[in-house]
Amino acid sequence: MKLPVIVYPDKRLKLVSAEVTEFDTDLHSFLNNMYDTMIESNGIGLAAIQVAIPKRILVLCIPNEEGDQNYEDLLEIINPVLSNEKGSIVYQEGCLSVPNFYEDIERHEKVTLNYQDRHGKPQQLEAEGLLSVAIQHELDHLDGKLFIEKLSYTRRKKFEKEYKKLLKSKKKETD
Ligand code: Y12
Ligand code: CO
Repeated sequence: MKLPVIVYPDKRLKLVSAEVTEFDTDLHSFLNNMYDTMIESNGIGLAAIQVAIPKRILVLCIPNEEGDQNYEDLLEIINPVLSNEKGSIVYQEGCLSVPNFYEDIERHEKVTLNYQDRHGKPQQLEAEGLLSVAIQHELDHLDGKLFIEKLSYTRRKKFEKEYKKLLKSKKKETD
């Protein structure tokens, strides 16, 4: 089931999400709904707070070389901890909670991620490239941060002006 995605400037996106302690069937159905929401919204990553649930949960599904997102490549990441950050990479990022805006953002090129899976089992992965960027983008959501906070002062000003205009025109469409 697809869930509604909240969008900037919704204040809930600023919340620091809480650790998950129960790995039960409710968590499993929520993870399934997060997957449906991400895929049906054409996303490659989604954090629980983007569907208004302030828990340390994210899903990622990086497209393969043909551009297909396969269920086997789905990562369900709970209570993640980042370490071993190395190098730097600039990647054009987008976010389902900041529609119609894409910008080059600098992140670490390689990271190690420790997390728990849907059964609470500890897991570890090494990531680089797009997976590394997407992990860092989604982890920021768990701490109430958005990629637009990484923009320069002038770029952020320009974004705010353009985004306000966009929200206004969208509101007109629905009125
Ligand atoms: C690089 C790229 C993405 C991330 C984080 C995860 N972000 C997303 O999955 C964003 C997806 C997205 C999809 C949209 O829908 C379409 O393009 C059809 C979209 O649409 C609009 O803005 C209208 C926006 C974002 C990290 C690193
Ligand atoms: Co995002």
